[in-house]
Amino acid sequence: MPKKKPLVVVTRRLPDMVETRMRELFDARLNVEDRAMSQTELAEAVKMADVLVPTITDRIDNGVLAQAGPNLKLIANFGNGVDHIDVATALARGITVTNTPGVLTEDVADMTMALILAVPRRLAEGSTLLTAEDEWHGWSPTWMLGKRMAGKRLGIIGMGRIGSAVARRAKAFGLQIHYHNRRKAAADLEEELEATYWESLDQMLARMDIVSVNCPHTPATYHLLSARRLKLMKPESYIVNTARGHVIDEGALARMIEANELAGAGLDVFEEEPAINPKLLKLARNHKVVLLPHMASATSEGRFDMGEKVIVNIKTFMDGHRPPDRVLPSML
Ligand code: 8YV
Repeated sequence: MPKKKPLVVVTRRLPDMVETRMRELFDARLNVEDRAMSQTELAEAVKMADVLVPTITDRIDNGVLAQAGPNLKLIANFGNGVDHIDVATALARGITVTNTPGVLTEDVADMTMALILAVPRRLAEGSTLLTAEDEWHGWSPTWMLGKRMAGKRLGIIGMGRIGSAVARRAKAFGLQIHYHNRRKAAADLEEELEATYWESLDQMLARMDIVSVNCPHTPATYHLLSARRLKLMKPESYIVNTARGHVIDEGALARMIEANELAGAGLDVFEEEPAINPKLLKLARNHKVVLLPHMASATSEGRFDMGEKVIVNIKTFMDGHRPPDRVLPSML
């Protein structure tokens, strides 16, 4: 008798080719309407599923996991960050959790670099000017002056895959690379990037022109850039965040930019997504910040590769092997 296909619940619509492959391989329950599922719907899903494929828009908390049926053995996240999943509880219940690292590194690093440039070089401001009501009165030597990139100090928080990919790009733009990380990077990487390691985040912050957040959101990194730490930064410095909103005390950041205690920020992620702090919106209208709707990894190629990773993780697990992208307690 042919083996029964695993029941795989996918919470959001995925690229067509990924969904087609999932239909072939699994008893896939897809979300054709692409509406985010409620906590009740997620609880219903984990009751019946063998595998759940959530995304960042799903909160897989204790309450949802408490409803998990005996068949749920794998949560194969479509995404790298897993801070929307109570991984510790899942693991304690014998549920394996996987993610999709590696395939969105270059895309996120590209967008991080775009945000690093956007605020100091007034990119969004210049672009909206031409489509605004007022007409452009022509070039002038003292008009639309931004800040030069070359020679400035970039402080990267989190020198993992994405942090290093950002550093490579930034180095090509003439920025000096500094970083803070739980561990010092390998000597060859430091050498390649000519990077300076700061064990003390406080000390690094006080000396940077631009700070880029590239670490995951974990209990240890929640509000890592607290009001106290933001105050250590130079008033003419900028912050870029393509990691998770929760790593920065967003309220304090907005207040400080408003008060000219920081020069500006480029943000792709927010504490209460999809809601945006009204103070940040006001600052965006005044061109002090550039805000993007969590789109740093949004390329067709990236989404396809993420889907492939999810499929490989499920398939390997179902074949009785260790899936390649397991989330381990040491990563939390
Ligand atoms: C993804 C992300 O688009 O992978 C991540 O951690 O933040 C995003 O770039 C999203 O998480 C998909 O679930």
